[in-house]
Amino acid sequence: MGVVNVTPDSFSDGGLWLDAERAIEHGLRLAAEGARVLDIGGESTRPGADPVTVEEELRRVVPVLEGLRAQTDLVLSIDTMKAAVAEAALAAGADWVNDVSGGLHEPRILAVAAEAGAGFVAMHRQGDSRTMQEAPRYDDCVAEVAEHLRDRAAAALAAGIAPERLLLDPGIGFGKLLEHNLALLARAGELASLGAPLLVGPSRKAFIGQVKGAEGADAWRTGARADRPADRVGGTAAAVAACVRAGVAVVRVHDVAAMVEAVGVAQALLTAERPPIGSTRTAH
Ligand code: HH2
Repeated sequence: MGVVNVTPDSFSDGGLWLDAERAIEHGLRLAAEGARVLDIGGESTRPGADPVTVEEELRRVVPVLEGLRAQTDLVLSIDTMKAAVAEAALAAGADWVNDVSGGLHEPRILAVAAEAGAGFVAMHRQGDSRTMQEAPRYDDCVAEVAEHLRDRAAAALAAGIAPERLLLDPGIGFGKLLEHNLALLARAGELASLGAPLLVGPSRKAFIGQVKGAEGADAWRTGARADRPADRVGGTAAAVAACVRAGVAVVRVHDVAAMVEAVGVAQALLTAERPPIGSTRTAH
């Protein structure tokens, strides 16, 4: 899944694709690089981001969805928490609704997705964009995220979303400290027991800067140490490889060409480790 942020303030590429023409061009480039899904978002979810009105969000995303729909058969996903935005986006050609609140921000979004027969991505987060990084707390992060996703899946199915159209996402960076993000990536396989395919979005996120030892996740904003999100591609590839090992179905990334390569190598290694049943093995 390639990310197309039509926002002035996204944490890693804010302002780059704000113009619809450029956003469409960017989406088509990601498609050519091997993306199977494009995720179009008109509101940043980063901690402290300014909220956006329905009208403004629609002004940003609808022309991009229409333009991409006219030029590609790829799955198009709308990254929004708002039911009205999801509704208009689905009418403009979107196939999936990607809701970082998992249907909690505006529960009507579940019915909107269900009625359209759309895919739905339910993500876990602790708190909201304003509060989530203040003091995330868990006793057992992986177990608590699993429990929450089980609950969100039940709500989505109860609203009429088809089980085969539901994806679950542990929400890397959304109300989580470094240790939580690492545990969720390392143990993502445990979430497979939830019964729905997993989507994971580690791309360019702050935990990579933290592992690299930069002075604070947001040091790049003040120029304190060179660790801009765009410098986190290698770290993203390592996280994507962990996702492949854990059986994650979809990775949400900014650097599609590099991650297609990372997924390919991670999958080849998995196959080498566990040759398909029936394949020949030499005995010597
Ligand atoms: N992460 C971001 C946004 N949407 N959706 C899902 N399902 N999972 C994620 O991990 C996820 C997401 C944050 O990344 P980005 O879109 O690049 O930044 P911003 O929210 O600042 O626009």
